[in-house]
Amino acid sequence: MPEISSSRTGRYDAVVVGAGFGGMYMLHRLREQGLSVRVFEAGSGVGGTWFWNRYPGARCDVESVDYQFSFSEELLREWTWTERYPAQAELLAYLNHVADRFDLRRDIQLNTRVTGATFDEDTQFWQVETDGGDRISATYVVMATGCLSVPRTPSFTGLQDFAGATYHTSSWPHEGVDFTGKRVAVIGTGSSGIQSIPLIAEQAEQLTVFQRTPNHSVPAGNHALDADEQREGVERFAEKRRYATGTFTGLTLPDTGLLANESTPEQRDAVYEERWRQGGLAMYGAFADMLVDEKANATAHEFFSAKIHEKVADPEVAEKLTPRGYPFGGKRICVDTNYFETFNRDNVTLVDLHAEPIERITPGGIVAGGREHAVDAVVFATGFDAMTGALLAMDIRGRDGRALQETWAAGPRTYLGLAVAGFPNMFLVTGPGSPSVFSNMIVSIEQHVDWITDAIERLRADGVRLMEADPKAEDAWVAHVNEVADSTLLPRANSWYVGANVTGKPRIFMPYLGGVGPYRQRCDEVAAQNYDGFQLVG
Ligand code: N01
Repeated sequence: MPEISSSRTGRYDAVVVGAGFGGMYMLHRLREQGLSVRVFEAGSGVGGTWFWNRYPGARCDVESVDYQFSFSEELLREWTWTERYPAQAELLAYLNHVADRFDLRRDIQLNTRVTGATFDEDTQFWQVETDGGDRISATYVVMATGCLSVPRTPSFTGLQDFAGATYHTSSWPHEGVDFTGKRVAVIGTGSSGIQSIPLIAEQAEQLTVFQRTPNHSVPAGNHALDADEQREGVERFAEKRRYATGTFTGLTLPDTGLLANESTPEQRDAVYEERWRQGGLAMYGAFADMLVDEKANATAHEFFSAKIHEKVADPEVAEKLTPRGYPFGGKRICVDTNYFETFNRDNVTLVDLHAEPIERITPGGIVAGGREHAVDAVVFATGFDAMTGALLAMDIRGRDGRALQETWAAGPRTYLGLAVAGFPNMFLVTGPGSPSVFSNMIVSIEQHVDWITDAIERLRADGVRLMEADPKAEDAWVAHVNEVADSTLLPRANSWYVGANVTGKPRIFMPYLGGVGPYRQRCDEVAAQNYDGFQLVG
């Protein structure tokens, strides 16, 4: 039995950082293998993304039936989803149920942020430190820190003097916010802004939306699931999930396999209309050349432009809301309920920051383009330091005391998005260089957690002490990830996929675009070939 003294010090087989979908499943799997595991979670509850992001309208853009664990038939059968797209509260309830159902809480230490992890070459253990003074040693460290978990608030001049209330969508007060009778500003029109704006508009006296870049957004077509849909969701789950694991995105809606460039305008419109009617992320599968060919991509732009002009009564406002100048799909498309229609309301004003940039924040409002907009509250829907933010916020040191911050100074480098050369026995769940945010996160999380669990099981069975990515295999993987990204139009947009939203962040396309199915196959082959590309030290 491993030696465990207390939560403050001691030795575990594994430390897992984060108790969202990834960290909780990792804990469950490692415990099944008989490992002693300590999970550290900064929040005061489990749930990760779904614990923090409680803004009005927060809802997943993947359908509930697809956005759930597949590892337990009992769990599948005992949980009932109430809507096509799960709202934040329902997802958080599900994750709390998982924590109870699998007795996970006893190994999760909440309110504790991991500040550093150092690989000790002499003992070959990781030393993990937290802001609560814990000092734990562990054979394995698994970073389940989430891809979108470090919020960004731009440093506008005068922000500290603002007299009203400020909020960030990703750290919304648990008791909610009542905007009745208030003049509210929302800055940012990504997924979080687009979901929250319609609901804030319904409540606030006046809403001013500050938009830097318009986004492509598809109506969700959300609805309550009836008993038949719920039953079918359970009965067909295994078959659908099997299918999803082989697709490009890990979603269940089949790609049409058609090419926009080889379709007539009428055929194209019919396909786009059908995808628009289906709602949500189905749009990604409309045409196979849409994300790789400019001409094909332009047809998606045309379709969206027409839809926005149909929905928004004022043509000038519609034009401002129409995405231009970057490829469709270059920024993550959004899924909304009444977003564009909200700009037809009398109490909603759109400020186009390209024409009227924000100059400063005053005690009573926001000055943009020389005009002051008086507001009582500002909502920052300004996104995250994606994919690398949470990892680089910790002082992680591998061999020779080398810091991850230094190793990744020119951008993240991983082997398969699972491991980093020079950091033995450290694993990443949905790290940069894996499909991660360009996939159904649950499918990708389960694949990574299962792969890591199998690897650890093998290491232990074979008496292998350390597993470490080979630098050459890592170089080849990084080159492959870049090559695949560069064969698409996606890196051309100033998106968080390339870190463009964080000043000074190296511009690297971080998710792997080779597809969930082929990626899984590659990971399985690596494992089958005795962990090809990893150095195994006995
Ligand atoms: O963040 P974002 P998000 N001045 O980075 C603007 C997932 N998610 O929280 O595009 C003015 O997308 C910025 O403008 P620009 C999903 O993967 C999923 O909305 O940089 N504006 C942009 O409009 C999503 O993609 C769900 O020009 C500034 C906005 O702020 C990801 O999380 C729901 C600015 C940030 O948009 C992130 O979404 C929510 C500045 N200085 C989130 N700085 C669902 O499942 C930034 N902006 C549905």
